[in-house]
Amino acid sequence: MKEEHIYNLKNEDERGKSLSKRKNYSILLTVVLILMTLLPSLVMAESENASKTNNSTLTNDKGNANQSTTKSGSTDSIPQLTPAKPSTLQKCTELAAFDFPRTSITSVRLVPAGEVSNGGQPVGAHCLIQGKMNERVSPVDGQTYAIGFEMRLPVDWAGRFLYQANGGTDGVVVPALGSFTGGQLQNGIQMGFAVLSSDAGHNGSQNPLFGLDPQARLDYGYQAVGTLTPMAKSLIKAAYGRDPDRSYFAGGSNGGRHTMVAASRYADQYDGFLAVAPGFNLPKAAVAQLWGAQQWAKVATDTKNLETALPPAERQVLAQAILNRCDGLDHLVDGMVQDPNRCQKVFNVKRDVPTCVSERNGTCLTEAQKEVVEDVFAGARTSSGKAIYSSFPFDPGIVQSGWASWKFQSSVGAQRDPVAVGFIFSTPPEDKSMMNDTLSYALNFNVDTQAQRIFESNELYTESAMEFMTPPNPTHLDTLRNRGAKMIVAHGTADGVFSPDDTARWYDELNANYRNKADEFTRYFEIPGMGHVRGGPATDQFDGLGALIKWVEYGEAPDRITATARGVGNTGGVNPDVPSTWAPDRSRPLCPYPLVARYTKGDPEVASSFQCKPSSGGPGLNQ
Ligand SMILES: [Ca+2]
Repeated sequence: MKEEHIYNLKNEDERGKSLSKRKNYSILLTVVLILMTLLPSLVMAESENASKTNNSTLTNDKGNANQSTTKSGSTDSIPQLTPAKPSTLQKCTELAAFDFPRTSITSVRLVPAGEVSNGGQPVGAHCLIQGKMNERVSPVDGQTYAIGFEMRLPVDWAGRFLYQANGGTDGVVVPALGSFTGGQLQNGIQMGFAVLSSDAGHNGSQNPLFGLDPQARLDYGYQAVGTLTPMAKSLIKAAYGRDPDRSYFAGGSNGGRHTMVAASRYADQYDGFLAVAPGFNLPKAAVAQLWGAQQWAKVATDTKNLETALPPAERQVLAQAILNRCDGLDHLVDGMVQDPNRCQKVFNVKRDVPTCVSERNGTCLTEAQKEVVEDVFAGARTSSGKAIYSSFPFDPGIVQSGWASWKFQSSVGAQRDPVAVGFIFSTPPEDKSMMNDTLSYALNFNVDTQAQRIFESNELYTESAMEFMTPPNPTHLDTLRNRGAKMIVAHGTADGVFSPDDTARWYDELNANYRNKADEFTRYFEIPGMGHVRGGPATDQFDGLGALIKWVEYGEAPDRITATARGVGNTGGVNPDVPSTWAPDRSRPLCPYPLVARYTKGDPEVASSFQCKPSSGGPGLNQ
């Protein structure tokens, strides 16, 4: 259902080898799993009819995956972890003397209840500890680097640790309050987590040129997480007198990428993972952004303002055409396309969007615009047609300003994609002078040749960006699975920068590797209409952490997660993209991919009127 893509531009042979290795691993894994399935049966066969026993085992295998996660002694024996137990903070200011290798504590204070609030509620009293690890002077650029961090330890502790992974190119110690999703009503501290946040190894003034320092690249990619995790757990022990019972890892965007990397590299140290809008193949996505800018420039009336390629009125025309074709596929015309997979099959830009007969006037798209729109959504490609990244699904959420900001501004601006590609992801990095004109860099970037540098390494930069930024083996999560850990991934279908199609393809491969039972330990939820991490005409407010805790500690797998629109009056913060025609608290079920939400009966504004079902096989309403 998702398009095939050729990932590695550099070396198709390597890609082939890696795929065949993966296949070998898959075969090996399958053989081992079959043996594990059969062994108990064979032992029993001495006293029972062997074929009968095997049949019953096979039936078990096909049983409801949701039940098997809660079952102990099933053939696959995923352990059920026990719930965390609460404790009370034993000390705060004394933690200034906390002793851990290569770690210095720079400030400690008790934050009183109510100094910070979230969701209209005070955040409880907690101890705020700030410090740094691995301070060093770079032999490459002479800069002093350190992994800056803070931890917030609630007085009333739930017994859980939360690694808060941050977004963008890091470089900021975002307050360790544990917020990841749109208008989260309860943040991590309010839920009783001890929360860690870090700058991932460089500070704001070193952004983005930290990419010139090889170690800072690796810290940003994954090593800061590996360095901080044991320190954080040790600090928790010093503060509460014991280890955390359960450890969680969560983040959005680049933080979602950190989460997927941690699920692969550090699964032995965490019990639960929540990845929102993950920048899964981030270097490829960033290259795709530059390529996208070049496409928009073809139809922009002003290349210094790429939004002139598809301004709000014309995005509305496109969104309306998508709605006309796809809104009813979920059995309810409600301004939401809740069967995005089906929509991609029935929507056609050339056929369904009004074509301008003369000048652009905001009610149509020109043939040239349609070409560009089709190309951008089909995904970045080299001049010979090889895929660089992923396709994007058509979704009416493209009307939001956040979508436009990623497509038309971040793709050429001095904060995001050009500098990330040039300084952090390219080996060797670009000359610093590139910073002076990132628009020209983006529009002149050669995707056939320059893009190769995200796969390159050399003596100084020993790992390529694709190596240090992405999970080493994303579709083999045995460590995570076998210890009883769980992962929830959520992605908006109107994300302007990281494509949910890329995440869906990863999930498809993961599922194939685990005999269609990946949902026993990982579930992926697409959020119709949602932009990058939050926003858009969508129900973007949901308790992902709460759902994860229930799954990890109580064996309650998320068959659906209720999400709410943040309309007028929402205490988590109003989302201006919620249409006024919706109930301000409209709710919808988020369904585990590949299931989608389908209206059944009852109040169209509430989640209970919907069921999670397989994507529709039927045609669009207007066909
Ligand atoms: Ca609908």
